[in-house]
Amino acid sequence: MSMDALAELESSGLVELSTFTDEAALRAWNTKYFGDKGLMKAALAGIGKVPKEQRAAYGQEANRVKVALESAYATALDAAKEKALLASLNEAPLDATLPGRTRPRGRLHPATQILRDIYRIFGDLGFQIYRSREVESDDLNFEQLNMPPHHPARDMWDTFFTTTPGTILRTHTSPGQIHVMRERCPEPIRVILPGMCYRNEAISTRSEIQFLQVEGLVIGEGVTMADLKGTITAFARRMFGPDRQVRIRSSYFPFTEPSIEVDIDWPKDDPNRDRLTKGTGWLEILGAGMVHPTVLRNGGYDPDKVTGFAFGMGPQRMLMLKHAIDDIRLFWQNDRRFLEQF
Ligand code: FA5
Repeated sequence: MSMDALAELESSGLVELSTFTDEAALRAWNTKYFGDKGLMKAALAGIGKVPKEQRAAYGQEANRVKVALESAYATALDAAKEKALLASLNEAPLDATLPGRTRPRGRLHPATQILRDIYRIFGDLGFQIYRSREVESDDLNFEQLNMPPHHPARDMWDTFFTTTPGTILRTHTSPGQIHVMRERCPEPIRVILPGMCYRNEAISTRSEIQFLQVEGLVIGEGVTMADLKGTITAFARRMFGPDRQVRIRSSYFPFTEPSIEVDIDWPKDDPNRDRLTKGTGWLEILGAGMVHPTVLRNGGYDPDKVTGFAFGMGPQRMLMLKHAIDDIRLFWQNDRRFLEQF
C-alpha cells in the first residue's frame, strides 16, 4: 500500500457514496469499506509492508482517510433516513382532524378514597384526626387496655411479635386511645385515629393479615351510650345512604363496658350475599363501647368525673359492603383491572 493508493481509496469511496441515496445501498458500502474484510481494514493492516521511514506518515494519512470516510458515511445515512421518513409521511399524510389519543388517568386507591370519605364525615361531626404508631409496645396494645399478660382476651388478636421484647406490630388502633388521652388530659377529646393494623391470622375473603382500621375516641363530661349510638348511626347513614340497615349487637371487649358490634346489611340483590355473610345477610364493620374506667384511669382521666366512648371500624369491610366486593384480598393485590373500577 502506498500514499497514492490511500488517496485513491478516499476518492473512490467518496464518489461511490455520493451515488447512493437509499439506506440498504449505504449499508452495503459500509461493509465494503469497513467490514471485517473491508478495504479500509486492509489499508490499515498494510502498514506492515510500508518502508520503515514512511510508516508514521502512512499511518497518519490512513487514519485521516478512515475518519473522512466514516463521517461522510454518517452524513449520507442521516440524509437517507430523513428522506425515507418524509416519503412515508407523504404516503400517509397527517390527519389533523383525528381525535387525540387518550392518556390513562391516575386515580386514588379505593382504600385512600374511603379513608377520605371517613375523614369528611367525622370532620363534619367535629372530630380531629390523630396519627399513632404502627410498631407499638405490648404495654399499650394490651396491658393499658385492661389486658394484663396471660389475659385470655389477648387471644382475640393473633399478634406479630418483633425481635425486640415487648415490641409488637399493633393488632388494632386502640393503643392510640392511650396516646391521645395522655397527651390531651384533662381536656375533652373528640378524635379519630386511622392507620394500618397487623394480625397473624388466617387470611380469608373477609380477613387480611394487614388491614386498615379507624379508631374513634370521645371523652368528656356526661358522654353516654346514646351519644355512641347516635354517632355511629349518623355515620352509617352518610356512608351507606338512608336505605341500608344498621344492626347493633351487644359484644365484649376488655377495654369497653358495655361493648357493642355494628353490622351493615349486604346488598340484597348480590348473588354472593349468603357466602360472604355466612348466611346471615350482615357484615360486621366495627366494634365499640363505653371506655372502661380502668382505661380512662390509665389515660390520666378520673372516671368519676368524665365518661367516654370508643369505636374501631374496618374501612375495607365498608368498601366491600358499598360495592359488593366479594374478596378483601383484592385490595392489596394491585391488579389494575380491579383498581380501575374506582
Ligand atoms: C377491635 O380491633 C377493637 N379494637 C375495636 C374496638 C375499638 C372496640 C374501640 C371497642 C372500642 P375487632 O377485632 O372486632 O375489634 O376489629 C374491628 C373491625 O376491624 C372489624 O369490625 C373489622 O371491620 C375490622 N377488622 C378486624 N380484623 C380484620 C381483618 N383481619 N381484616 C380486615 N378487617 C378487619
